[in-house]
Amino acid sequence: MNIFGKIRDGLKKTRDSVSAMVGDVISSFSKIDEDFYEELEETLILCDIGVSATQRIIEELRLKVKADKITETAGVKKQLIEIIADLLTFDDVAIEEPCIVLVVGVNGVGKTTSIGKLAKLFKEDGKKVYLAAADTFRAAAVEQLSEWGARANVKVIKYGQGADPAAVVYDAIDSAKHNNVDLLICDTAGRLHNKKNLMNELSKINRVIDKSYSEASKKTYLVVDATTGQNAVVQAKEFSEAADLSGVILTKLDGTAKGGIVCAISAELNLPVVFVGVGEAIDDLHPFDAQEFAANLLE
Ligand SMILES: Nc1nc2c(ncn2[C@@H]2O[C@H](COP(=O)(O)OP(=O)(O)OP(=O)(O)O)[C@@H](O)[C@H]2O)c(=O)[nH]1
Ligand SMILES: [Mg+2]
Repeated sequence: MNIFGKIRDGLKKTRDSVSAMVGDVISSFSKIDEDFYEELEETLILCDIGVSATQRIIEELRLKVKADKITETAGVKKQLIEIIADLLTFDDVAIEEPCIVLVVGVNGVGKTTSIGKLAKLFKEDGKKVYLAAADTFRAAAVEQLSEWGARANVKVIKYGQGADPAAVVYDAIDSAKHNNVDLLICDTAGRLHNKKNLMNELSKINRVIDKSYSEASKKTYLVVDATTGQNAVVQAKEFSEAADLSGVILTKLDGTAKGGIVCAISAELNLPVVFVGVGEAIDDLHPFDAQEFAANLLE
């Protein structure tokens, strides 16, 4: 199956739901009036698009409808796709090499799996990739990352469980520098005893990166599980207080009709979604394309 086929499949649940629900509103009103806007607003919120993203979408739609003198609801879908694509488009998402990618998020969201998939994606793109096993907290985390490293055929820098994560990152950077690595992707622990520990650990890792490899660029990707709905937004807010986030990897989009959450996260946190996970296999991660996503969501 080609890549678009896979994404379409992965988004099928989402597409059926959001596009069907918005389609219903459009077909049950023919003229654009206040009742239509109200119904559309309610529907978008029901689709997990979130209050603030929904308000921005409706506001934009009103402006476009006015500017283009649209009177029939049939003309609205195309406008909505444009507005949503726009909402999901951000500057500065490109990765400049060499780059250290820190992958963070609460436990079980799919950090380690996404790192394995990312390694394969970048490697296929001709990049030299190393992984750092800086989740030394959870039992078997290091082994799990090693397995993904073997699958993607990239080197994994590791100590054992219980080691200092910042020390692992320090060593991994040293090795990455000497071997002209393009991307060093670091796994991190999903759960520490409390939020303060987690923040301290992340800031310690960040200090090591800044001190030992200031020439490299840095990305911090937050992994969130799409099936958790609005909870994902809450998690993203908490992490954005602990780390300077560059973007979101949204996993398990194959398991939800709530793909609208992509809009909620981008709008509430002003963060781009950079990759989406649509399954458990190594090829089930795709760079996020706002235009394609918006079209898939509504068509
Ligand atoms: N269906 C589906 N499952 C996924 C996806 N991404 C990850 N998973 C599954 O989610 C589960 C947890 O993935 P992990 O990668 O171990 O998550 P983690 O965030 O590293 O977890 P901790 O290390 O415990 O914090 C695994 O069973 C994965 O196969 C996805 O895009 N779709
Ligand atoms: Mg993990």
